[in-house]
Order: sequence, then structure tokens, then C-alpha cells
Amino acid sequence: MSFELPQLNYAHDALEPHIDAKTMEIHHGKHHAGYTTKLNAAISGSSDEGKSINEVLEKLDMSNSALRNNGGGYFNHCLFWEVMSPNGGGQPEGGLAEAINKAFGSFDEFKNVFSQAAATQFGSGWAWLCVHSDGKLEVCSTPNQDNPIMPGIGCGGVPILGLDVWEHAYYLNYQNRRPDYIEAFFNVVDWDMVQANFEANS
Ligand code: MN3
Repeated sequence: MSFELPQLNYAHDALEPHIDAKTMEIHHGKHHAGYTTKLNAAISGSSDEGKSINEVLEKLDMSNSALRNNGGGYFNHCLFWEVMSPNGGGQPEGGLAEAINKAFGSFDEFKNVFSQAAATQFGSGWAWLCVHSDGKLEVCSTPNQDNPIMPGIGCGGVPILGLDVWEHAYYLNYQNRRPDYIEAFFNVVDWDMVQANFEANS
């Protein structure tokens, strides 16, 4: 059994004007598809064949760059598509809102910390909101296609929200204006999905 590129739950142009259709088309149909194909090639015939992507990444040999880059790329983009929605934006409610207030003081302060992590990740990478098993939240960033479930990454827990800050994620629409893209992302975050991820992992 091999990994499959997930379908988007919305049309390529559904996140406009915040994320443009052409970027979505290339990002999902070319970049994510490429990671998926190369992940399957890296897994084929190895002892990881048949495992879930979480199992593969949790026990990853970090010196295996094909699996690290493409397994990470596969997992990270699956989460990314899932936490965005044309009906997104606003603020979380319930348990997630409480956990955000506890960890950061307020939603606005969380947004600042997350945006800062995304803006200051040098070069390509991701910003994350992660939850530990005790429900404690943490923001961090990782380079390239690394993510917090890989061994020894240094920021803990399970990612429940991720933002891709590779230039391929924003350059067509925002050019070098990464902060504008980060600000726009908050208009499409599906907090119901992030809440579900929070509950499933805490
Ligand atoms: Mn990407």
C-alpha cells in the first residue's frame, strides 16, 4: 500500500484572495504530489512499508534525507490543507481557546508569537502550533520539511496547526512579502479543525 495525495476539501480558488488559485494548483498538484511520489519511492521495499506516516516519522532515521524531506513534505502538506477553509478565520472557541489563553495570555498574543515564528524562520520551513499530551500548547518553527514529530527536533508535542513559509507557498501572490501572507493565512484558518486536532492529541 502506498501513500496517496489527499483531495482538497475546497476548490483551488476557494481561499482567494488570501491564497490564490494558481498557487494552490501548483502547490497541491505539483509540490505535494512530488513529495508523495518520492515518499513512496523511498519507502518501497523498506521496513517502513505499510506503516502510517506518523509511525514512519516518529522513528525516522534523520540521516535518511529522502525519507526525511519527502515524508515530512507529505505529512506537513496534508495538515496544511486540512487546517484551511474558505469558511475559516475568526478565533477558536472552547477548550482550544482556553489552552491558548493559558499558554499565551490571549489570542492576539498567540497570533503574534506564531506570526513571529513564521516570519523569522530563515529560508524555507514551517511554523507550528503543537499540543503536548497534557494539553499544553507550544509554538515553534522548523527548517525545510522537518516537523515536531520527528526525533530530536527540539520542539515538542503534535502539530495541530501548520503554516508553510516556503516561497512556493506565497511568492506568486505576495512576492517577498512573507508577513502579508502570514497575516492573510489567519483569514482562512479552520479553527474547528484545529480544535479537533487539539482534542485528538491532548
Ligand atoms: Mn509547500
